[in-house]
Amino acid sequence: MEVNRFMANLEMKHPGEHEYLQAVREVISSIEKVYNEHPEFDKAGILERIVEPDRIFIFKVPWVDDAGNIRVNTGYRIQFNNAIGPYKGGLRFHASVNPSILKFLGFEQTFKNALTTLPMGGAKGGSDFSPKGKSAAEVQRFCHNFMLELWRNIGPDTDIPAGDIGVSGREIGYMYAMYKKLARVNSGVFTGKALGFGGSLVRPEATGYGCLYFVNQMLETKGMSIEGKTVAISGFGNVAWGAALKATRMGAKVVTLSGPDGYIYDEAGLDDEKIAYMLELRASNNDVIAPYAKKFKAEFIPGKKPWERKVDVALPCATQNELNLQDAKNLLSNGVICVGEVSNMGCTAEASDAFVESRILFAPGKAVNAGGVATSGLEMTQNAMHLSWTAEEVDQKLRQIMSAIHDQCALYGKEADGYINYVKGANVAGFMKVAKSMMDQGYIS
Ligand code: 2IT
Repeated sequence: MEVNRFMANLEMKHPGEHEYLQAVREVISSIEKVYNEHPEFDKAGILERIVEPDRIFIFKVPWVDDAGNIRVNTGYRIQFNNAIGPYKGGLRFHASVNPSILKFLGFEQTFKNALTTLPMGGAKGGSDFSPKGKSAAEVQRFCHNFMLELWRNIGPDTDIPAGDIGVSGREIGYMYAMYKKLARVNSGVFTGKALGFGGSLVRPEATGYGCLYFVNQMLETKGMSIEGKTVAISGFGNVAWGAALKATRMGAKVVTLSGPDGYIYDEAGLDDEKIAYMLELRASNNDVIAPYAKKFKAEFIPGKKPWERKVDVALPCATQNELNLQDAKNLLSNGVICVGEVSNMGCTAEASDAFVESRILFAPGKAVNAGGVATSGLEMTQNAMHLSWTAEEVDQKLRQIMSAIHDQCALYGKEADGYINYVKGANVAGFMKVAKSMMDQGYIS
Protein backbone atom coordinates (compact mmCIF):
# COMPACT_ATOMS: atom_id res chain seq x y z
CA MET A 1 0.00 0.00 0.00
CA GLU A 2 1.19 3.46 -0.88
CA VAL A 3 -0.66 6.37 0.76
CA ASN A 4 -0.94 8.76 -2.18
CA ARG A 5 -2.06 6.09 -4.61
CA PHE A 6 -4.63 4.74 -2.15
CA MET A 7 -5.94 8.24 -1.44
CA ALA A 8 -6.18 9.12 -5.13
CA ASN A 9 -8.52 6.16 -5.64
CA LEU A 10 -10.58 7.00 -2.58
CA GLU A 11 -10.88 10.64 -3.69
CA MET A 12 -12.21 9.52 -7.05
CA LYS A 13 -14.79 7.38 -5.34
CA HIS A 14 -15.87 10.02 -2.80
CA PRO A 15 -15.15 13.40 -4.41
CA GLY A 16 -15.46 16.46 -2.20
CA GLU A 17 -15.78 14.55 1.08
CA HIS A 18 -12.96 16.61 2.58
CA GLU A 19 -13.31 15.76 6.27
CA TYR A 20 -13.67 12.05 5.58
CA LEU A 21 -10.66 12.01 3.25
CA GLN A 22 -8.61 14.01 5.77
CA ALA A 23 -9.37 11.54 8.57
CA VAL A 24 -8.55 8.53 6.38
CA ARG A 25 -5.29 10.06 5.17
CA GLU A 26 -4.17 10.71 8.75
CA VAL A 27 -4.78 7.13 9.82
CA ILE A 28 -3.29 5.40 6.80
CA SER A 29 -0.21 7.65 6.81
CA SER A 30 0.42 6.48 10.37
CA ILE A 31 -0.14 2.81 9.68
CA GLU A 32 1.54 2.54 6.25
CA LYS A 33 4.65 0.90 7.67
CA VAL A 34 3.01 -1.74 9.87
CA TYR A 35 0.42 -2.43 7.19
CA ASN A 36 3.12 -3.23 4.70
CA GLU A 37 4.82 -5.48 7.24
CA HIS A 38 1.65 -7.61 7.28
CA PRO A 39 1.06 -8.82 3.72
CA GLU A 40 -1.87 -10.89 4.99
CA PHE A 41 -3.75 -7.62 5.66
CA ASP A 42 -3.36 -6.52 2.07
CA LYS A 43 -4.33 -9.94 0.77
CA ALA A 44 -7.54 -9.74 2.82
CA GLY A 45 -8.26 -6.23 1.51
CA ILE A 46 -8.36 -4.87 5.06
CA LEU A 47 -7.66 -1.28 4.11
CA GLU A 48 -10.25 -1.12 1.33
CA ARG A 49 -12.81 -2.58 3.75
CA ILE A 50 -11.92 -0.60 6.87
CA VAL A 51 -12.30 2.83 5.22
CA GLU A 52 -15.86 2.13 4.02
CA PRO A 53 -18.82 2.19 6.43
CA ASP A 54 -20.80 -1.04 6.75
CA ARG A 55 -23.97 0.90 5.87
CA ILE A 56 -25.48 4.39 5.91
CA PHE A 57 -29.11 5.19 6.69
CA ILE A 58 -30.34 8.51 5.30
CA PHE A 59 -33.89 9.60 6.02
CA LYS A 60 -36.22 12.55 5.82
CA VAL A 61 -37.32 14.18 9.08
CA PRO A 62 -40.37 16.42 8.62
CA TRP A 63 -41.48 18.36 11.71
CA VAL A 64 -43.75 21.28 12.59
CA ASP A 65 -42.34 24.49 14.06
CA ASP A 66 -44.10 26.67 16.65
CA ALA A 67 -45.63 28.86 13.93
CA GLY A 68 -47.24 25.81 12.32
CA ASN A 69 -44.84 25.65 9.36
CA ILE A 70 -43.73 22.25 8.12
CA ARG A 71 -39.93 21.98 8.08
CA VAL A 72 -37.76 19.23 6.64
CA ASN A 73 -34.31 18.10 7.77
CA THR A 74 -32.17 15.10 6.87
CA GLY A 75 -31.35 12.39 9.39
CA TYR A 76 -28.38 10.00 9.21
CA ARG A 77 -26.94 6.99 10.96
CA ILE A 78 -23.65 5.59 9.77
CA GLN A 79 -22.88 2.11 11.08
CA PHE A 80 -19.20 2.13 10.36
CA ASN A 81 -17.61 -1.03 11.72
CA ASN A 82 -18.75 -3.71 14.18
CA ALA A 83 -15.71 -6.00 14.15
CA ILE A 84 -15.10 -5.66 17.88
CA GLY A 85 -18.59 -4.96 19.25
CA PRO A 86 -21.98 -3.37 18.54
CA TYR A 87 -21.98 -0.06 16.69
CA LYS A 88 -21.45 2.81 19.13
CA GLY A 89 -21.18 6.54 18.72
CA GLY A 90 -22.94 9.84 19.11
CA LEU A 91 -25.54 11.84 17.22
CA ARG A 92 -24.69 15.38 16.12
CA PHE A 93 -27.41 17.97 15.52
CA HIS A 94 -25.83 20.94 13.76
CA ALA A 95 -26.49 22.90 10.57
CA SER A 96 -23.11 21.79 9.16
CA VAL A 97 -23.87 18.05 9.35
CA ASN A 98 -23.37 16.21 6.04
CA PRO A 99 -22.23 12.72 4.95
CA SER A 100 -18.54 13.70 4.84
CA ILE A 101 -18.53 14.97 8.42
CA LEU A 102 -20.43 11.95 9.74
CA LYS A 103 -18.21 9.53 7.83
CA PHE A 104 -15.07 11.10 9.28
CA LEU A 105 -16.61 10.92 12.75
CA GLY A 106 -17.68 7.28 12.31
CA PHE A 107 -14.25 6.33 10.99
CA GLU A 108 -12.50 8.03 13.94
CA GLN A 109 -14.97 6.48 16.36
CA THR A 110 -14.08 2.98 15.19
CA PHE A 111 -10.43 3.36 16.26
CA LYS A 112 -11.22 5.44 19.34
CA ASN A 113 -13.60 2.79 20.62
CA ALA A 114 -10.96 0.13 19.98
CA LEU A 115 -8.53 2.10 22.16
CA THR A 116 -10.95 2.18 25.10
CA THR A 117 -10.34 -1.56 25.70
CA LEU A 118 -14.13 -2.08 25.70
CA PRO A 119 -16.01 -4.14 23.08
CA MET A 120 -17.57 -1.37 21.00
CA GLY A 121 -17.68 -0.90 17.23
CA GLY A 122 -17.86 2.51 15.55
CA ALA A 123 -20.86 4.57 14.41
CA LYS A 124 -22.02 8.16 14.11
CA GLY A 125 -25.18 9.92 13.10
CA GLY A 126 -27.25 13.05 13.43
CA SER A 127 -28.98 15.69 11.42
CA ASP A 128 -28.52 19.11 9.83
CA PHE A 129 -31.19 20.27 12.30
CA SER A 130 -29.72 22.89 14.62
CA PRO A 131 -31.26 23.22 18.11
CA LYS A 132 -29.82 26.76 18.23
CA GLY A 133 -32.69 29.25 18.48
CA LYS A 134 -35.35 26.51 18.58
CA SER A 135 -37.89 26.26 21.39
CA ALA A 136 -37.91 23.22 23.70
CA ALA A 137 -41.18 22.12 22.11
CA GLU A 138 -39.64 22.29 18.63
CA VAL A 139 -36.61 20.30 19.75
CA GLN A 140 -38.88 17.67 21.29
CA ARG A 141 -40.98 17.36 18.15
CA PHE A 142 -37.88 17.04 16.01
CA CYS A 143 -36.38 14.37 18.30
CA HIS A 144 -39.60 12.34 18.16
CA ASN A 145 -39.78 12.46 14.38
CA PHE A 146 -36.09 11.63 14.05
CA MET A 147 -36.71 8.48 16.12
CA LEU A 148 -39.73 7.45 14.03
CA GLU A 149 -37.20 6.45 11.38
CA LEU A 150 -34.11 5.57 13.40
CA TRP A 151 -35.61 3.24 15.99
CA ARG A 152 -35.66 0.17 13.75
CA ASN A 153 -31.93 0.36 13.12
CA ILE A 154 -30.69 0.62 16.69
CA GLY A 155 -30.81 -1.62 19.75
CA PRO A 156 -28.83 -2.40 22.91
CA ASP A 157 -26.87 -5.17 21.17
CA THR A 158 -26.76 -3.70 17.66
CA ASP A 159 -26.21 0.06 17.72
CA ILE A 160 -26.17 2.37 20.75
CA PRO A 161 -26.32 6.12 20.01
CA ALA A 162 -25.33 8.91 22.41
CA GLY A 163 -24.82 12.66 22.29
CA ASP A 164 -22.40 14.89 20.41
CA ILE A 165 -22.60 18.57 19.41
CA GLY A 166 -26.22 19.75 19.81
CA VAL A 167 -27.36 16.54 21.53
CA SER A 168 -27.21 16.34 25.31
CA GLY A 169 -29.32 14.94 28.14
CA ARG A 170 -32.45 16.76 27.04
CA GLU A 171 -32.41 15.45 23.46
CA ILE A 172 -31.42 11.94 24.60
CA GLY A 173 -34.42 11.93 26.97
CA TYR A 174 -36.84 12.84 24.16
CA MET A 175 -35.37 10.31 21.74
CA TYR A 176 -35.17 7.51 24.27
CA ALA A 177 -38.82 8.03 25.25
CA MET A 178 -39.91 7.73 21.61
CA TYR A 179 -37.74 4.64 21.16
CA LYS A 180 -39.45 2.98 24.12
CA LYS A 181 -42.88 3.84 22.75
CA LEU A 182 -42.10 2.24 19.42
CA ALA A 183 -39.92 -0.70 20.45
CA ARG A 184 -41.77 -1.52 23.70
CA VAL A 185 -38.55 -2.40 25.46
CA ASN A 186 -36.70 -0.65 28.22
CA SER A 187 -33.16 -1.75 27.59
CA GLY A 188 -30.96 1.29 27.73
CA VAL A 189 -30.21 1.64 23.98
CA PHE A 190 -28.98 5.26 24.37
CA THR A 191 -26.09 6.34 26.57
CA GLY A 192 -25.91 9.78 28.13
CA LYS A 193 -29.32 9.24 29.71
CA ALA A 194 -30.29 11.13 32.85
CA LEU A 195 -29.51 9.39 36.14
CA GLY A 196 -33.13 8.61 36.96
CA PHE A 197 -33.60 6.19 34.05
CA GLY A 198 -30.35 4.33 33.59
CA GLY A 199 -27.77 7.06 33.06
CA SER A 200 -24.32 6.78 34.60
CA LEU A 201 -22.73 9.05 37.16
CA VAL A 202 -19.73 10.90 35.67
CA ARG A 203 -20.92 10.45 32.04
CA PRO A 204 -21.59 14.21 31.53
CA GLU A 205 -18.11 15.09 32.82
CA ALA A 206 -16.32 12.08 31.34
CA THR A 207 -14.86 13.48 28.10
CA GLY A 208 -13.32 16.44 29.91
CA TYR A 209 -12.20 14.43 32.93
CA GLY A 210 -10.64 11.72 30.77
CA CYS A 211 -8.84 14.40 28.77
CA LEU A 212 -7.26 15.88 31.89
CA TYR A 213 -6.17 12.44 33.18
CA PHE A 214 -4.55 11.78 29.82
CA VAL A 215 -2.90 15.20 29.59
CA ASN A 216 -1.54 14.85 33.10
CA GLN A 217 -0.08 11.48 32.21
CA MET A 218 1.57 13.00 29.14
CA LEU A 219 3.08 15.74 31.30
CA GLU A 220 4.31 13.12 33.78
CA THR A 221 6.43 11.52 31.04
CA LYS A 222 8.38 14.80 31.16
CA GLY A 223 8.45 14.98 34.96
CA MET A 224 5.73 17.65 35.04
CA SER A 225 2.08 17.84 36.05
CA ILE A 226 -0.98 19.93 35.20
CA GLU A 227 -0.85 21.72 38.57
CA GLY A 228 -0.04 25.39 38.17
CA LYS A 229 -0.22 25.28 34.37
CA THR A 230 -2.09 27.90 32.33
CA VAL A 231 -4.69 26.35 30.03
CA ALA A 232 -6.54 27.64 26.94
CA ILE A 233 -9.85 25.92 26.22
CA SER A 234 -12.05 26.57 23.18
CA GLY A 235 -15.81 26.03 23.09
CA PHE A 236 -18.18 26.20 26.05
CA GLY A 237 -20.24 23.04 25.59
CA ASN A 238 -20.25 19.78 27.46
CA VAL A 239 -16.67 18.81 26.65
CA ALA A 240 -15.20 22.26 27.44
CA TRP A 241 -17.16 22.29 30.69
CA GLY A 242 -15.83 18.92 31.91
CA ALA A 243 -12.29 19.89 30.92
CA ALA A 244 -12.50 23.26 32.70
CA LEU A 245 -13.93 21.60 35.82
CA LYS A 246 -11.22 18.94 36.08
CA ALA A 247 -8.35 21.26 35.08
CA THR A 248 -9.39 23.70 37.80
CA ARG A 249 -9.76 20.92 40.39
CA MET A 250 -6.28 19.69 39.49
CA GLY A 251 -4.82 23.12 40.20
CA ALA A 252 -4.48 24.52 36.67
CA LYS A 253 -5.61 27.98 35.61
CA VAL A 254 -8.08 28.03 32.69
CA VAL A 255 -7.95 31.44 31.02
CA THR A 256 -10.02 31.11 27.83
CA LEU A 257 -13.34 29.80 26.49
CA SER A 258 -14.83 30.48 23.09
CA GLY A 259 -17.96 30.47 20.96
CA PRO A 260 -18.74 31.10 17.30
CA ASP A 261 -18.69 34.83 18.20
CA GLY A 262 -15.10 34.99 19.55
CA TYR A 263 -13.26 34.13 22.75
CA ILE A 264 -12.99 35.39 26.31
CA TYR A 265 -9.70 35.85 28.16
CA ASP A 266 -10.11 35.70 31.92
CA GLU A 267 -6.78 36.48 33.51
CA ALA A 268 -7.93 35.48 37.00
CA GLY A 269 -8.84 32.01 35.74
CA LEU A 270 -12.10 30.07 35.92
CA ASP A 271 -13.58 29.04 39.28
CA ASP A 272 -16.61 26.99 40.33
CA GLU A 273 -19.05 29.87 39.89
CA LYS A 274 -17.78 30.68 36.40
CA ILE A 275 -17.82 27.02 35.40
CA ALA A 276 -21.40 26.68 36.63
CA TYR A 277 -22.27 29.70 34.48
CA MET A 278 -21.05 27.80 31.39
CA LEU A 279 -24.01 25.45 31.85
CA GLU A 280 -26.42 28.38 32.08
CA LEU A 281 -25.02 29.93 28.94
CA ARG A 282 -25.37 26.67 27.09
CA ALA A 283 -28.93 26.10 28.29
CA SER A 284 -29.83 29.53 26.87
CA ASN A 285 -29.41 27.97 23.39
CA ASN A 286 -27.82 31.13 21.96
CA ASP A 287 -24.36 29.80 21.14
CA VAL A 288 -22.41 32.94 22.11
CA ILE A 289 -19.68 33.42 24.72
CA ALA A 290 -19.74 37.25 24.92
CA PRO A 291 -22.15 37.35 27.93
CA TYR A 292 -19.43 35.63 30.02
CA ALA A 293 -17.12 38.62 29.53
CA LYS A 294 -19.80 41.04 30.61
CA LYS A 295 -20.78 39.04 33.69
CA PHE A 296 -17.27 38.40 35.00
CA LYS A 297 -15.47 41.48 33.61
CA ALA A 298 -13.21 39.42 31.39
CA GLU A 299 -11.80 40.47 28.03
CA PHE A 300 -13.88 39.57 24.95
CA ILE A 301 -12.08 39.25 21.64
CA PRO A 302 -14.67 39.07 18.84
CA GLY A 303 -14.12 36.88 15.81
CA LYS A 304 -10.87 35.34 17.10
CA LYS A 305 -9.75 32.03 18.58
CA PRO A 306 -7.83 31.58 21.84
CA TRP A 307 -4.70 30.13 20.19
CA GLU A 308 -3.03 33.55 19.96
CA ARG A 309 -2.54 33.56 23.76
CA LYS A 310 0.53 32.44 25.69
CA VAL A 311 -0.43 29.27 27.56
CA ASP A 312 1.24 26.06 28.71
CA VAL A 313 -1.54 23.73 27.61
CA ALA A 314 -4.04 24.15 24.75
CA LEU A 315 -7.24 22.11 24.63
CA PRO A 316 -9.41 22.58 21.54
CA CYS A 317 -12.86 21.44 22.73
CA ALA A 318 -15.18 22.86 20.04
CA THR A 319 -15.25 21.23 16.59
CA GLN A 320 -13.22 19.81 13.69
CA ASN A 321 -10.41 21.85 12.10
CA GLU A 322 -10.73 24.63 14.66
CA LEU A 323 -6.94 24.93 15.05
CA ASN A 324 -4.94 25.56 11.86
CA LEU A 325 -1.26 25.84 10.97
CA GLN A 326 -1.04 29.54 11.86
CA ASP A 327 -2.67 28.84 15.24
CA ALA A 328 -0.16 26.02 15.81
CA LYS A 329 2.73 28.35 14.97
CA ASN A 330 1.39 30.96 17.39
CA LEU A 331 1.07 28.42 20.20
CA LEU A 332 4.54 27.02 19.51
CA SER A 333 6.23 30.42 19.41
CA ASN A 334 4.53 31.21 22.72
CA GLY A 335 6.11 28.10 24.25
CA VAL A 336 3.14 25.72 24.50
CA ILE A 337 4.13 22.45 26.23
CA CYS A 338 1.15 20.24 25.53
CA VAL A 339 -1.81 20.22 23.14
CA GLY A 340 -4.73 17.84 23.61
CA GLU A 341 -7.04 17.67 20.60
CA VAL A 342 -10.22 17.13 22.60
CA SER A 343 -12.63 17.90 19.77
CA ASN A 344 -12.73 15.23 17.07
CA MET A 345 -10.07 16.17 14.48
CA GLY A 346 -9.84 19.60 16.12
CA CYS A 347 -6.51 20.29 14.39
CA THR A 348 -5.95 20.53 10.66
CA ALA A 349 -3.47 18.00 9.26
CA GLU A 350 -0.82 20.73 8.93
CA ALA A 351 -1.29 21.89 12.53
CA SER A 352 -1.08 18.37 13.88
CA ASP A 353 2.12 17.73 11.83
CA ALA A 354 3.64 20.97 13.14
CA PHE A 355 3.12 19.87 16.75
CA VAL A 356 4.62 16.44 16.15
CA GLU A 357 7.57 17.86 14.20
CA SER A 358 8.35 20.33 16.98
CA ARG A 359 8.34 17.42 19.45
CA ILE A 360 5.89 18.90 21.94
CA LEU A 361 3.36 16.66 23.73
CA PHE A 362 0.48 16.30 21.30
CA ALA A 363 -2.48 13.93 21.73
CA PRO A 364 -4.96 13.24 18.92
CA GLY A 365 -8.70 13.26 19.59
CA LYS A 366 -9.21 9.54 19.34
CA ALA A 367 -6.94 9.07 22.37
CA VAL A 368 -7.47 12.16 24.51
CA ASN A 369 -11.27 12.41 24.09
CA ALA A 370 -12.03 8.69 24.40
CA GLY A 371 -13.13 9.05 28.03
CA GLY A 372 -16.61 10.09 26.87
CA VAL A 373 -17.39 7.00 24.86
CA ALA A 374 -15.53 4.82 27.38
CA THR A 375 -17.91 5.99 30.09
CA SER A 376 -20.79 5.34 27.68
CA GLY A 377 -19.44 1.77 27.59
CA LEU A 378 -19.57 1.75 31.40
CA GLU A 379 -23.18 2.99 31.22
CA MET A 380 -24.02 0.07 28.89
CA THR A 381 -22.47 -2.37 31.36
CA GLN A 382 -24.47 -0.94 34.26
CA ASN A 383 -27.69 -1.14 32.21
CA ALA A 384 -26.98 -4.74 31.22
CA MET A 385 -26.34 -5.63 34.87
CA HIS A 386 -29.44 -3.69 36.03
CA LEU A 387 -27.48 -1.76 38.63
CA SER A 388 -25.58 1.49 39.00
CA TRP A 389 -22.10 2.18 40.21
CA THR A 390 -21.02 5.02 42.48
CA ALA A 391 -19.24 8.06 41.06
CA GLU A 392 -16.00 6.76 42.61
CA GLU A 393 -16.32 3.40 40.86
CA VAL A 394 -17.00 4.97 37.47
CA ASP A 395 -14.24 7.55 37.89
CA GLN A 396 -11.77 4.85 38.92
CA LYS A 397 -12.57 2.81 35.80
CA LEU A 398 -12.32 5.92 33.64
CA ARG A 399 -8.85 6.64 35.05
CA GLN A 400 -7.76 3.06 34.35
CA ILE A 401 -9.04 3.25 30.78
CA MET A 402 -7.29 6.57 30.06
CA SER A 403 -4.10 5.13 31.46
CA ALA A 404 -4.46 2.02 29.27
CA ILE A 405 -4.91 4.28 26.23
CA HIS A 406 -1.78 6.18 27.18
CA ASP A 407 0.13 2.89 27.47
CA GLN A 408 -1.02 1.78 24.00
CA CYS A 409 0.06 5.12 22.50
CA ALA A 410 3.47 4.83 24.17
CA LEU A 411 3.88 1.22 23.03
CA TYR A 412 3.12 1.86 19.36
CA GLY A 413 4.20 5.50 19.15
CA LYS A 414 7.67 5.63 20.66
CA GLU A 415 10.20 6.82 18.11
CA ALA A 416 13.97 6.29 17.89
CA ASP A 417 14.75 9.54 19.71
CA GLY A 418 12.46 8.51 22.61
CA TYR A 419 9.66 10.93 21.58
CA ILE A 420 6.17 9.51 22.00
CA ASN A 421 4.28 10.17 18.77
CA TYR A 422 0.75 9.87 20.15
CA VAL A 423 -0.81 10.31 16.70
CA LYS A 424 1.04 7.31 15.33
CA GLY A 425 0.61 5.35 18.57
CA ALA A 426 -3.15 5.83 18.71
CA ASN A 427 -3.65 5.13 15.01
CA VAL A 428 -1.53 1.99 14.98
CA ALA A 429 -2.95 0.58 18.24
CA GLY A 430 -6.56 1.23 17.17
CA PHE A 431 -5.98 -0.07 13.66
CA MET A 432 -4.24 -3.27 14.76
CA LYS A 433 -7.07 -4.21 17.09
CA VAL A 434 -9.79 -3.66 14.49
CA ALA A 435 -7.78 -5.19 11.62
CA LYS A 436 -6.93 -8.34 13.58
CA SER A 437 -10.58 -8.78 14.57
CA MET A 438 -11.64 -8.38 10.94
CA MET A 439 -9.04 -10.98 9.88
CA ASP A 440 -10.38 -13.44 12.46
CA GLN A 441 -13.89 -13.09 11.03
CA GLY A 442 -13.18 -13.58 7.33
CA TYR A 443 -14.12 -11.17 4.58
CA ILE A 444 -17.88 -10.74 5.05
CA SER A 445 -17.68 -7.25 6.55
O1 2IT B 1 -17.18 11.64 19.83
C1 2IT B 1 -17.53 10.90 20.76
O2 2IT B 1 -16.79 10.01 21.21
C2 2IT B 1 -18.87 11.09 21.33
N1 2IT B 1 -19.56 12.00 20.90
C3 2IT B 1 -19.38 10.19 22.39
C4 2IT B 1 -19.94 8.94 21.79
C5 2IT B 1 -20.62 7.99 22.77
O3 2IT B 1 -21.16 6.99 22.27
O4 2IT B 1 -20.60 8.23 23.97
